[in-house]
Amino acid sequence: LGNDDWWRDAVVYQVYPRSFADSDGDGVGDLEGVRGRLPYLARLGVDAIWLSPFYTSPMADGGYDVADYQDVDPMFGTLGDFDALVADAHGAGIRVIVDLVPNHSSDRHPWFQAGMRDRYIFRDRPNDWESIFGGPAWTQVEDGQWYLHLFAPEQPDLNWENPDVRAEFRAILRFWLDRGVDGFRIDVAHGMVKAEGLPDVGSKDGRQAEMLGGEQVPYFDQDGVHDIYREWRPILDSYPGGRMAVAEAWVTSPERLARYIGPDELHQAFNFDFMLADFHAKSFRTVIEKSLKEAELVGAPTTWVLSNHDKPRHVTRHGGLARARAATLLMLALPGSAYLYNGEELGLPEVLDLPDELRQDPAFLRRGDSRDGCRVPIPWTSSGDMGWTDPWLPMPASWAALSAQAQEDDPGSTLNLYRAALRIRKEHPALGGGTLTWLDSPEDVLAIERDPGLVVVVNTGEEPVRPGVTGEVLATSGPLPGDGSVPPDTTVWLQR
Ligand code: TEU
Repeated sequence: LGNDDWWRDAVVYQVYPRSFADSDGDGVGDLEGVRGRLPYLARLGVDAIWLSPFYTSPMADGGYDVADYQDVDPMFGTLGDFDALVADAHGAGIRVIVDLVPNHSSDRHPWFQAGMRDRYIFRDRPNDWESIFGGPAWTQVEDGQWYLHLFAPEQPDLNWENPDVRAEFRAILRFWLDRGVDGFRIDVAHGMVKAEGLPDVGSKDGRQAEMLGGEQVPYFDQDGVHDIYREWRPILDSYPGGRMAVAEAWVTSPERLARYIGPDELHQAFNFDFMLADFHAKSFRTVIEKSLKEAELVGAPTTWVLSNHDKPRHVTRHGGLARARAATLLMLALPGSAYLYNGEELGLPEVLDLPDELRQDPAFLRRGDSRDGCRVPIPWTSSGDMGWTDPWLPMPASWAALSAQAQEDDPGSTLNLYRAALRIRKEHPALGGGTLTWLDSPEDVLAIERDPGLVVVVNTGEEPVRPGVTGEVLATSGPLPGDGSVPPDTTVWLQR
């Protein structure tokens, strides 16, 4: 892979800064904490980190409500800390992607505070649009006007018809590119431009349309959004070293997603389908085939994601650690990029029993479901406070046994499984690229050949299976009996 194409098969590690590592003992993670863990990340073997927002923010939505796009929130550190992080990350061979949130700002952004209504979407009367977090997408201000917020009321949607908004975001891109970032993850990349006249959705349930890829809604995936990306791409291309952008775009078809991707717009778009698969060979195969077909149509390698900051962790979703490890080893052998979420390499489960009064997700307050359980701080040490004084969300005491320290020297630990898998993936570039052939297998089993001679066997059934393939075991997600069989809930990588 040429330097510019680094992202095509990259393993990208998502850092949720608030929860990753705390350097100053205030209970909230920070950029210095991330910098201090770069040796850990280098040893893990990731190609890049993606930092969820660390910008100035009142944290109404975990930082996805930005009050200053060109500064670091004091809770997370300073711009100097950011520069030091980028310098050290690059020194360790790790690229840095930052999160860009262009659809909405915080209501504490100086523009909103100064009443610059032409930079937001104000109307005398609301329409019928609903917020993704539940309830109406409109909030009334003192003089009777209403402003649009597709997410929380603290996240007013920006008016992308306004040239000042466009100019500001071009400047924001340059600001971070000048500081050396390797790419952007574009939040709600299908938002920003709304249909002319803001027509009612009618009887459709907007949220479902968005989540389930149903019908198009007038606030997402409008043609005009592509003009923005055509403005941005030359900016990215004017910097050396392969600066990229990955879109978080929930659209209704691969054909529509393809319009975001290409030499004039963005490099890649998230595909979250792998997160929707059940732990069953059939379900995995369906999703993998669909994803690969769509990637061809879209014109860029797909992304494989098992966990992120918006969804319950995959240990819990798939019903236990053994299955989670098996799913991970499958994911890391698929062509495309893999996005890991901090803590999954420790096999952390979703925290299901957080007390309601401690939950912070605005979706919980308005809609009743909460994304806090995957945002609990990462346990670093096995004794004492697990590396956190008074963490912003309480950590289960049982997590001491899952800490990075506890797993460091245990050859069977999940941490060491991830390390081994990423090392082998580097030694065998065919694992992240190349061709994929389905081999004959029983109904509960996946057998995939990855050129040349690498075979991935996943047993999702209840009985051990003997793959029709023999070879050296490069990696296994769980203990093998040694008789050539693969136990239930286990994935192996074989070299023919
Ligand atoms: O998510 C956009 C989005 O569509 C999600 O809100 C999704 O519908 C929801 O999380 C499912 O529970 C992005 C960020 O990933 C998310 O954390 C932010 O809350 C949101 O944008 C607003 O910025």
